[in-house]
Amino acid sequence: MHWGVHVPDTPRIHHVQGRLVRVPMTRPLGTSAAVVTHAFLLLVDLQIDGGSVGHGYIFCYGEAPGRAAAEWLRRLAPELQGQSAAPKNLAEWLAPRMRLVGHRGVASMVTAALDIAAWDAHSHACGVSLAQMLGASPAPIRAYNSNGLGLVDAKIAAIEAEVLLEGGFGGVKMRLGRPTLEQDLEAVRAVRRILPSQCHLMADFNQALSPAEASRRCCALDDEGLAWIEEPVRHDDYATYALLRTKIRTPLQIGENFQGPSAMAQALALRCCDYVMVDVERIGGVTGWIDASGLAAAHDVELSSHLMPEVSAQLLAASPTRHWLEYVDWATPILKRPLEIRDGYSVPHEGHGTGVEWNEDAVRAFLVE
Ligand code: SMN
Ligand code: MG
Repeated sequence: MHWGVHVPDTPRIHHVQGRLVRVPMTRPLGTSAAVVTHAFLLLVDLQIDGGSVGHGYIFCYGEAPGRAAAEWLRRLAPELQGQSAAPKNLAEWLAPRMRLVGHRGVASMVTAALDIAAWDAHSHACGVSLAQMLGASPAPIRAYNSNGLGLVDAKIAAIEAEVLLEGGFGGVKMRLGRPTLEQDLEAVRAVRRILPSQCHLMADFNQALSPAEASRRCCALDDEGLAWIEEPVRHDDYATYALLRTKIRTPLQIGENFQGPSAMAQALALRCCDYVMVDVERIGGVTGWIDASGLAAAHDVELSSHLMPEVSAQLLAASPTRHWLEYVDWATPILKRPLEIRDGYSVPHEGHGTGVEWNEDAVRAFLVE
């Protein structure tokens, strides 16, 4: 009761389970920061009163953060029992518990994992897909293939790029940040040459460069027909991004490291990028994404997704300035119904929730803890 007004009950959390799996990747990803060969995924099952179970997973970037996130979730699980399962209430319940450690890194990963699973449970309970739950219709989303294309030799990159177009993708993303500009340039030219002219080529530096080197490399790449240049410098160096943006015509893309919608608000206020891409796990789950997509819409800036394509496809369907879905197949081996890409677009999920459900045999085979 609040001020004598009756507040209707919301479903309560009945049970939470977290499991960490280590899934081999078909194509290892060599970025300027690290080589990733296995996807450590934290899988969350959240059961609410009435029996609906929500599923969600987050990509943990490595074994240590994965184990930390799994342990954190395990410790929270008994306390979560009986709490409101409404995602906004859950966020309010979690906020003070994460305040001292800081709502970033592993803490924000755990929060997002629970939020995604809670939204999925609600969508199941309401008998609608997540996109419908957010007021949208399930829609096909244009996807680029982000598997592979790490910092390999130019010739190998060209061969790989051609293979990655299978499935009709309208774009692929290559990683940059080789020891020299000449090597990056050679790889970009080799890949661009092999791609059909209508196919988009995205390029990602993963924050490898100093501001001076970024200016040199981005200017040199400006006439290579790139769809965007992503994170050339430290992700939160918005002053450098704003300056860089005045020097090149190629769109600048940032956002996978936005830690919550407020980081996006700052970047957009400074007009330091042309596009934004949101990571559902860093932005604060579905709840954070809703706020972020509103901000992008208010600034009329195209919004793409980062990783976790299954839930992101539904979120993009509900995002007014939706742009590209980043497709990776890393969770495919553990999913009952992996996300399908047809003619370069994600096939909309027709059932309830996000469509994420586990292939339990595969989960057992890849289980870490
Ligand atoms: C990326 C980096 C590290 C792990 C996965 C993906 C990359 C991207 O920045 O945008 O795909
Ligand atoms: Mg990136």
